[in-house]
Amino acid sequence: MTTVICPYCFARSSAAGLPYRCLMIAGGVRGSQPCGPERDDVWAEFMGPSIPPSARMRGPVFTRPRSPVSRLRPAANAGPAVCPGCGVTTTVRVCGSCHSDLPSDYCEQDSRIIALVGAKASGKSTYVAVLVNELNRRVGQAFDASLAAMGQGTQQRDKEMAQDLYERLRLPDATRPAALGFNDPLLYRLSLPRRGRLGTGSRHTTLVFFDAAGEDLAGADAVDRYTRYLSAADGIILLVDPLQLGSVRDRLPLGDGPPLPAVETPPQQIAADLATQLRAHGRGGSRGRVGTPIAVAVTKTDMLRPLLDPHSPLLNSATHDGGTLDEDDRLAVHEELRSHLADWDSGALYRQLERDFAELSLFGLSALGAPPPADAPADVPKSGPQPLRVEDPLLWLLARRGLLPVTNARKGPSR
Ligand SMILES: Nc1nc2c(ncn2[C@@H]2O[C@H](COP(=O)(O)OP(=O)(O)OP(=O)(O)O)[C@@H](O)[C@H]2O)c(=O)[nH]1
Ligand SMILES: [Zn+2]
Ligand SMILES: [Zn+2]
Repeated sequence: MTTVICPYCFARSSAAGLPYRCLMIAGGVRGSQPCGPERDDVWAEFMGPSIPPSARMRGPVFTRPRSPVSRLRPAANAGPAVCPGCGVTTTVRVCGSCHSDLPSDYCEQDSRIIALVGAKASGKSTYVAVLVNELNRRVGQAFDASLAAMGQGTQQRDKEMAQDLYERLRLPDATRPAALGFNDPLLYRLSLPRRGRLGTGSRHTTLVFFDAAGEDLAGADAVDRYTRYLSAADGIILLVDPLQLGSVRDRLPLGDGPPLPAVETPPQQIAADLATQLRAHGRGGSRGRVGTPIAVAVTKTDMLRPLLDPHSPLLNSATHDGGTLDEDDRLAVHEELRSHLADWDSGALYRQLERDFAELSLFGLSALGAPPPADAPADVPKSGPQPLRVEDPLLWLLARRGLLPVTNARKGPSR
């Protein structure tokens, strides 16, 4: 049975049980009138008071009547359904809880929610745009994977972000204030090869990225939407801006790059708030630690070059030979960052994380590969984004869920 998690309200349900929305078009075989719009109070209530009364009128929502065939063959519930009002077929599925329309191919595979959390200006928008690009190119090639944006919202946003970053060489917030964060989830269909005894094929997973501004986690407003989202998450990527750590700021040579960003909520505080929210929603496990895997990714590692050893694993992306994830490589990165953090903030962030999270790994990445030019801090470096290790946190989370093969130099390949 395919389980679908609504990317808007995070209600979980079986794909087969999702209601449909009538498209209100003519052409019913019964020659009847097309359906007219009806007030969708469920949806309007979910969307809040900003929805004008006229927009509340939408295509009628209906559920497919249960038939003996559908009970025996659940797949019979997946395709289009005929509207009982007008007799016209529709493929539009809606969430049973909030009545949000789901993209057409959203319900065909299980969903995995990846929560992205980071303080203001930690690099969330740039990171996601570059990650999507890498998954469709270098990383996609290595793993024989592909990623497709689902739904108009995500497709439009991806297009605009790619134009800004790769063509106009502009950083996101400099061009469009509205792009500072994404309040709507980004939806993708990830296809990975399935190599099993029953032959080869593709395995599809819906990936939902949802951006939670770290500084909002402690506020009362966050309690509702963020926590439902965080507690539905299969994995969390916490972005940590190293330029927020006092001792890193002090040690960087002056005058080389763009001005340092303003000081925001400390990463340690965000991690603590995150754990509090998750525990309050039943994700606390053994010894009070949260069970959701968390990938803690230090961003903007290009700025850290002067503080890194020339042989640091952070300076090159992993090669992903044979389409597998190299566990030794991950551990080398984790250990390197752990020792740097011990130096940069006396290990305070790491101790906090270890106290709060049972499954934790440190990552280091740079979306741009080099600092923005000192004289044009709103621009991408002239050579365009040259990302370093942007894929590592997501690949680790996917591997934790058994979606990617892992190799370990000591033990050899394993799944
Ligand atoms: N050196 C360096 N700077 C980066 C990198 N990625 C982002 N930045 C800088 O960080 C700033 C913020 O990046 P965004 O991607 O807008 O960060 P955000 O977390 O989405 O920001 P908000 O939406 O305002 O919370 C950018 O304007 C860049 O100056 C990177 O890979 N390297
Ligand atoms: Zn919903
Ligand atoms: Zn109808």
